Amino acid sequence: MMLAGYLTLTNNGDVVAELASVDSDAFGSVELHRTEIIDGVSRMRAVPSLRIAPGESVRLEPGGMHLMLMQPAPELGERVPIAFIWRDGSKLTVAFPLQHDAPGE
Ligand SMILES: [Cu+2]
Repeated sequence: MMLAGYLTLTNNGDVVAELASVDSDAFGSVELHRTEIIDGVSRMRAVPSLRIAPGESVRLEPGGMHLMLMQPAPELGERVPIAFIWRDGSKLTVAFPLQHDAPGE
């Protein structure tokens, strides 16, 4: 089983932020994916790295980039911590609710 994660990442700093990896104990693995339409077929591809310029935001949303959350351990309705590890060594951990529908759906 897989779930998708949606959020907006904003770089409030004054240097480029580069996402190195995303990790969570609540899942077997976490990958950053992008959905693309190729020859009319929707496909997902792994996004190896993500750079965010100062003052810029990147949205992870249905039909675009998303977190692919493999083998979820918790149940729907629980909150799960997901850690965003940046190239400069900093780490941002945010608790997300697990829900059946994507935001806005
Ligand atoms: Cu995916």
